[in-house]
Amino acid sequence: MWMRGGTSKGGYFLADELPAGREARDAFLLEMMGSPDARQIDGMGGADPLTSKVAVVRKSDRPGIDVDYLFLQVFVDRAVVSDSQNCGNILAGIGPFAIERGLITAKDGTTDVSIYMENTGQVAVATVATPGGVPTYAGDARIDGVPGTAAAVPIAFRDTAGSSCGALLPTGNVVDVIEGVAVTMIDNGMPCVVMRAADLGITGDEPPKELEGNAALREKLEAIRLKAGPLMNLGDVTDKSVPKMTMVSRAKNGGAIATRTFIPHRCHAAIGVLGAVSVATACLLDGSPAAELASIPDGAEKLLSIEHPTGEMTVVATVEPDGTVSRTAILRTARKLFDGTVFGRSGG
Ligand code: NQM
Repeated sequence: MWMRGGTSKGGYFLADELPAGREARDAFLLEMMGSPDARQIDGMGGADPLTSKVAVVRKSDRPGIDVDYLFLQVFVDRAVVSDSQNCGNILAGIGPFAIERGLITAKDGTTDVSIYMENTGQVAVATVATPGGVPTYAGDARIDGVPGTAAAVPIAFRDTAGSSCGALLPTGNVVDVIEGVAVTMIDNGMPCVVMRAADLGITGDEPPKELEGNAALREKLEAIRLKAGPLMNLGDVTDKSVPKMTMVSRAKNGGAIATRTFIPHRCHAAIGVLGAVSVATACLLDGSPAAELASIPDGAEKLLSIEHPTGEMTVVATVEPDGTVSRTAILRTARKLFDGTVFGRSGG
C-alpha cells in the first residue's frame, strides 16, 4: 500500500510480503524505488529522501503491543537501504495500515494503536479515527507541508531519550565544539546535531534550495557530521542517514525556534517528527546554543512550535521537576493513496 505519512510518502508492506533475507529484500526495494538514480525514473520513488521510504509491518507478539514497525530509508542516488534511523512521519500511516490489513480490529470512534519501533526499540501510541470501526482519512486536521485537511493522527512517545545513541546526550555534554562550531549532540528519538545558524554563516531563514546550493555550507556540515557520528556512538556515518544536522535561529513567526535541517545531505522541506522532538528537547537544555535562542513557554506541559521552511510543527513536551522531558506528543495526518502490486526489474 502506498501512503502519505505526515510530510513523507512511501510503500507500506506486511513483513511476509517482502523477499526473505536482508540482501534479497534490499535488492527488491532498490529496484522498486528506482535507486540509485537522482530522478528514480525507473521506480516508485519521488527523487527525494522524503518520498523514498518504506515501512515493514507485522503483528506484534510483544505484550501490550499491537504491531511492530521497521522503517527503511531507500537512498535516492546510492544503492543503500538503511535501518539506522526511525521515521515519525511514516509512523503516522502505521495505525491505519495495520487496521486496513486486518492486523488489529478497530473500535467505533477512535482506536489507539501501540507500535513498537524496531529501529530504536521504543513504543509510540497513535490514535486513529475509526468511525464504525473503519479507518477514515477525511477530517479537519491541518499540518504544515501538506495541502488541505485530513483526519488527525495524534502520536505520543515515551522514553525516546537515547534511542540510537544510548543516552540523550551521548557525549555527556550539553555543548561540544566540532570544527570550531558549538554543537549539541542530542538524541530524543532521532540523533541530531543542533547548531546556531549564524555560526554556519547563514541567517536561518533561507529556502532549502538556496542552502542546498551552498557548497561551502554542505561541506562544513558533512565534516561536522562525520566527526559527530563516532562521538554519538553511531560509528562511521558515511553511509547512514543520521545524525540529522539542524541549524537554529530565533523564531520568526511567534514559535519557539526556527530550524533548517539537512537529513543529512538534502535540506528538509519541513522537519522530521522525532527530529523536531530532539530539537525541542535541545531548546530545554540550559546552556545549549538552541536554549539561548529559544522562546520557551511556562508550565510543565509545554507547547513548543518548531518553525521550519514550510511552517511549523508543534511538539507537546512534558517536563518533570528535575528538568527531564518524560513524554512528547505531536499531531500528524496520513492518507491511503494506492493499494496494489509493485515490481522489481526482474518482474518479481
Ligand atoms: O524525524 C526525515 C521525515 C523524516 C524523519 C528525516 C522523521 C523523524 O520527515 O521522525 O519523520 O529526517 O530523514 O519523514
